[in-house]
Amino acid sequence: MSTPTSIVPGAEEAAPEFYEKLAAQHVRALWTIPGTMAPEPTLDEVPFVWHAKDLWPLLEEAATFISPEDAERRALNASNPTRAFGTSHNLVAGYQMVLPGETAPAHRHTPSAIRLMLQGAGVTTVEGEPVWMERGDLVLTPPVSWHDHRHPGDTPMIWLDGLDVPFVRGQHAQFAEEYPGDQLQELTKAQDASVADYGVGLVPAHSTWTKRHSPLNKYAYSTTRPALLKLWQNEGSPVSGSTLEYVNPLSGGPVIPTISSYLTYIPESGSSVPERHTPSKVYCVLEGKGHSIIEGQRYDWEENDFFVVPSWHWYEHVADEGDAVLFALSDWPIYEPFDLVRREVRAAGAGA
Ligand code: 1HN
Repeated sequence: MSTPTSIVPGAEEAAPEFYEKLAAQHVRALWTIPGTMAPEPTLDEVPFVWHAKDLWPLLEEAATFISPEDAERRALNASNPTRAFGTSHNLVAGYQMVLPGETAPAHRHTPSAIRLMLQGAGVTTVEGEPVWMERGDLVLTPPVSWHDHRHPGDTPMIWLDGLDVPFVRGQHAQFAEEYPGDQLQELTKAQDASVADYGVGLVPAHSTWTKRHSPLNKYAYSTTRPALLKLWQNEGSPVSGSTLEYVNPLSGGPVIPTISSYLTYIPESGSSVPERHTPSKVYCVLEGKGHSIIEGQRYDWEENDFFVVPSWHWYEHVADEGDAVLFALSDWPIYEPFDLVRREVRAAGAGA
């Protein structure tokens, strides 16, 4: 990790009285600010893996004394070891648990969320549409959409939440409100209505959808997994696998204005092509057991674990036992309109 230096190192020590006069005026001399001309981003966040085997028992323990009705959500947010809040500087991810019979009341907020269902089955209602969630399904709760969670089944539901809260708070743009009466919202649409309307490669002719986020609230694993496998069988690399991006079917763009999502398949003993990019990513393991090499360090993972690849860190994933299917969310769309995406791919055989 490189420490940024100032343009004139030691300037403040050489003339402390002058710089105190500046400080009294609430200004700083540009030539004393570390990183003004840093040639590359400072890698000030660290890779980290959160393990389901460690955290799911803690969710169960939380369930003995806190209900989603009282807590708003029974969710554990993963903090990058370098941060008080946020898995990366723009994203927060974590596990959420809802027990059979429980409900998490409706609310809406400017931060957006994606959910990746990991265990059990149940319903997230999004703007009046009950969305049925099963393992591997991706469900969206876009900005300022009413959402609540309900559990009609019999196995505890656990899913991965991924939100843009650190980014939105950084813009001083977080607003949140509770549904009137602090209840579940009214169901105004048929179950999975948006999947029927937008989820089969067809979109309603002359669609009146004007939002930036995807009109499709669910991307079912029963359709995404076979699509990924077919892609890999038809044109994927036998060693490095294949990746698909979840898109807004109307625009081809990311599912949510601030969050893109991906599904990666890596055959057993294969490894992804080493890359680094300015956006950060949070991966969640849907299938397989393996490890990632991030900036030369090894991070082991297995099913249901999630891990962060911070900005501008070289990384590569290796499937050790079984074929791996990795879900990922990223703050990539935040970088794109400002031409801040930089991505490099390491030539094959160069090592990570
Ligand atoms: C939130 O609203 C949910 O609605 C989950 O399920 C996790 C983490 C931070 C802020 C809001 C939810 C959250 C959250």
